[in-house]
Amino acid sequence: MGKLRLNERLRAGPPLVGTIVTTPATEVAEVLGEAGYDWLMIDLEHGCLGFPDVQRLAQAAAPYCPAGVRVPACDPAWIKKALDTGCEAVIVPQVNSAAEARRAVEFAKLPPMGSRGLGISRSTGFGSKIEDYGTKANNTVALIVQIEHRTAVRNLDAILKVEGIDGVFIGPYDLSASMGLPGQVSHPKVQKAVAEVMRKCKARGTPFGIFAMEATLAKQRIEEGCAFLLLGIDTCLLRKGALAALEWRKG
Ligand code: 3PY
Ligand code: MG
Repeated sequence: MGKLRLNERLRAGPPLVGTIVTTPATEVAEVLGEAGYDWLMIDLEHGCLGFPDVQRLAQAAAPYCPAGVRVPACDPAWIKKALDTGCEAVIVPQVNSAAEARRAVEFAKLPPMGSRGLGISRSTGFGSKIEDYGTKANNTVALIVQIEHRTAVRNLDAILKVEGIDGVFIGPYDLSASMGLPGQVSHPKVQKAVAEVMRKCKARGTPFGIFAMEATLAKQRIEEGCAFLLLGIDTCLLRKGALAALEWRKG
């Protein structure tokens, strides 16, 4: 059996621990990959990255781990260009209804499942692997939808029934904001909604993951059944390291 791609690994396990890259320096992807993260999510939604950054960061990560890309919105132009960089997953934020989930499938999957274009780009080895990629991408490239709004929690049963959704990523921060509790991710109401999403994904057999800022919470989420995690963000990891390095000067 050849090397499994990110989408296959979501189902095969073990849980994938990744982090978020928001900084346009290839060294960041290399350092995080070398440090042992299982995957990196390159973020086009928040921060200042552009398409050339995504491709270069994915190239820098490649010797160590696969990369996924989060697009700013469920839009065919964003999804098509993001996947052309060769990333193995696309993460679509704010998928709040079955109709929106069907749109994500339409844009992220090649025909006959969807209408994503097949082009000469890094994803197809600049044309050298176009037949192979074109045949396999609908299975090997993961479409992960974000459940991060109270409306999405309400519509979750219908969203999970949409064929072509490979995984669900819970966004606790946006979820907390949508509940009128911005940033209060530990609030019991937010935790209750998170638990409901996890329970329904588990019952349906849909791989699910969540963002966690701290390792203890990440460990707990894996015990609760997460197939993948995003633990920390590059800038926060840097700040944490800097604060730890300067700790001795205090007091
Ligand atoms: C959120 O918490 O809203 C996220 O999208 C985490 O990346
Ligand atoms: Mg979010």
